[in-house]
Amino acid sequence: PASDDGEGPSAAFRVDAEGLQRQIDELASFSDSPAPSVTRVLYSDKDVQARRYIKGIMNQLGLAVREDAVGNIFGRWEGSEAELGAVGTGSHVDAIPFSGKYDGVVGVLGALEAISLLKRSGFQPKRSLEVIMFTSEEPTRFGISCLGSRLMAGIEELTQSLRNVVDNQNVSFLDAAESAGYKMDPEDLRSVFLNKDSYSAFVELHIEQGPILEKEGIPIGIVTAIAAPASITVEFEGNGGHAGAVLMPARNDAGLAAAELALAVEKHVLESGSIDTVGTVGILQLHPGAINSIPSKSHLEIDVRDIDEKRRNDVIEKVRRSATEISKNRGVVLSEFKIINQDPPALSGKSVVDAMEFAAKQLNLEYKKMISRAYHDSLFMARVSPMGMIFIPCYKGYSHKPKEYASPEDMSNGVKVLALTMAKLSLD
Ligand code: HGY
Ligand code: MN
Ligand code: MN
Ligand code: MN
Repeated sequence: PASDDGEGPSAAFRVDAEGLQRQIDELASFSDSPAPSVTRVLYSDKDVQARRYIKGIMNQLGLAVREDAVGNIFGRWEGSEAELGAVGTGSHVDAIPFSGKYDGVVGVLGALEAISLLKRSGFQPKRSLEVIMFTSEEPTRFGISCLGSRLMAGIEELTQSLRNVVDNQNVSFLDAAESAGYKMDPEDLRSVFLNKDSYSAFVELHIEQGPILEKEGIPIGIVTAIAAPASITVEFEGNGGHAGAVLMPARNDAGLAAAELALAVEKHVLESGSIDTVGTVGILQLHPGAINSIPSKSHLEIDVRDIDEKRRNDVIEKVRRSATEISKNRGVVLSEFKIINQDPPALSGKSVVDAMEFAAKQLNLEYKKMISRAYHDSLFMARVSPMGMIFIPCYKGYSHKPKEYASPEDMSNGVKVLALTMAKLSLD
């Protein structure tokens, strides 16, 4: 959409920033926690309302809308050469408890606004353009991150584990899916696998979830790699007992074992030799959870990441050794040490990085190449097509908390870069 002077896009190449903000606010109202926080968990009623909302916008844009067996939603703008691999974009709208309203959402509603902007400017796609709302990027309900994109990427073991995984109310994945309108046989899970040439490129717009772009005053981040995430669940069991009557030498306190392991995670991460290694114990549950009862069971969930996969795996092995040592020293049983996922990092595809750079230059927007320390559905889309991500600044880098914020101007910049990136990739 060149302007009359043949330079970059014309002034008419304007994002409807007010409309986008209104949609973000409306979507944020589908939440199981009070504003300004957002809680929207996979297959909950609020999630179903959000899905209906997104499909409504896709239909208004005249996109061909389809859903797969687990609820990945696709809105396609058919191109003139529809048989070619499409250009995909998208992100997620599920939100972890008490989080914000921009994580993922900017990459779904912003992508739909990018499509609308291209339509308004008379663009005609050669390769089809497709917006994907991935069914669940957050691990909240079943402990599986990027569940929809992981399955689309054809991860075989997921077709097994999804048959018997349950949430913390003991509801199975299949029952939860059915309650949201996605009734399926376990055999249907394989139907989610994408065939490899479905997309010629995939690009995701997302808030940075870090402070760099805002601090350096740079409006656009071009992601060159996504860090390698891993998650582990650990359980310790002891005899528990009366907090008054059992003397200290007679105890095997599962709660203290968990506390010691959490500190061991921090120690092993800090000793990795790199600032790029991070470790978090975001869940630590004690049973029975009474002030005057010695914890007889503890449950921890550990998140370890690094841009270097081997360094991350070394930390995991050290954590495993510490868990065994702690169980021996404290006389508690290490009843579970389970690696839920141990994913490799992903590199962005050159064709997508080039297209993003081209778009930013066309728009005279300064950009910075950077890695993503957060994981995204793009981590798995990288297994089925060249991938890239566009970051926009967010307030103080805040994310996964209610103060998360991205300005309409920053979102408009991201939407324009996405629109031009997709246009270029579509005509390739
Ligand atoms: O945890 C993550 O990196 C992602 O934002 N869910
Ligand atoms: Mn997130
Ligand atoms: Mn996200
Ligand atoms: Mn993410």
